[in-house]
Amino acid sequence: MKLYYARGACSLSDRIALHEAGIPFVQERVDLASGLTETGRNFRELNPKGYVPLLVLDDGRTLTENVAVLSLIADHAPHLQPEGDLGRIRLLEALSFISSELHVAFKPLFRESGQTRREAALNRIAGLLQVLAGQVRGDFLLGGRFTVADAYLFVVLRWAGQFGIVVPARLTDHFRRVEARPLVRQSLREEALPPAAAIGRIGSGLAAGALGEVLRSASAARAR
Ligand SMILES: N[C@@H](CCC(=O)N[C@@H](CS)C(=O)NCC(=O)O)C(=O)O
Repeated sequence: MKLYYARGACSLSDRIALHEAGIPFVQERVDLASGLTETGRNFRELNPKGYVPLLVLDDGRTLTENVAVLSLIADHAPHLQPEGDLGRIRLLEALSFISSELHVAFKPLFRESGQTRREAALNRIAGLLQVLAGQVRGDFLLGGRFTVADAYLFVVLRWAGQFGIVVPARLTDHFRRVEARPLVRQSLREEALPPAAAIGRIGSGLAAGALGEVLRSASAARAR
């Protein structure tokens, strides 16, 4: 498989999930500002949607949308799915919430937005994190087992730290638990992202680092 990613972006969750699944993959970085991949290809020719993640399967078929990409990885690695008869459905429920509510709520912060919209976004994200904190069912989001939803949540919590959003204690604990996983640390290193000891600072913000790059890239892309 091949993962097209941007540093610190939601595609980081796919990198983590692929590693945790034990699926070998190659990677290519995308510069969201220029729209070029690191080998100089026009990314939109590969993915007309223009965003990461893009996963290219071994047979050449392509897959986009993080819920789908993470679901595919979980299908290859049942140990990354929650247990129980509703496990697969609970996973879909969690991925959908993180994607269509939480991730989307960050969009005004990724763009050049007015103060009012930014403040509304910060409040909305804080509220959604409270909801999620109330739903944590064990050491991980869906129980005692790490799932691909935890990888996605981890990435979103990094962003929350970047913006100085107050993260409920339950999710801060979750963040630290996920970040302690060797393959998560490896994934951070692969994207040259600061270790989240930095994120012992969740809630006080991460002033610098890779997310800044994602934000600048995304803004520049939209300004084109
Ligand atoms: N609906 C897509 C959204 C993915 C997305 O927002 N990707 C961001 C990085 S986290 C991106 O590539 N943004 C650049 C852009 O939209 O121009 C998904 O869920 O996979």
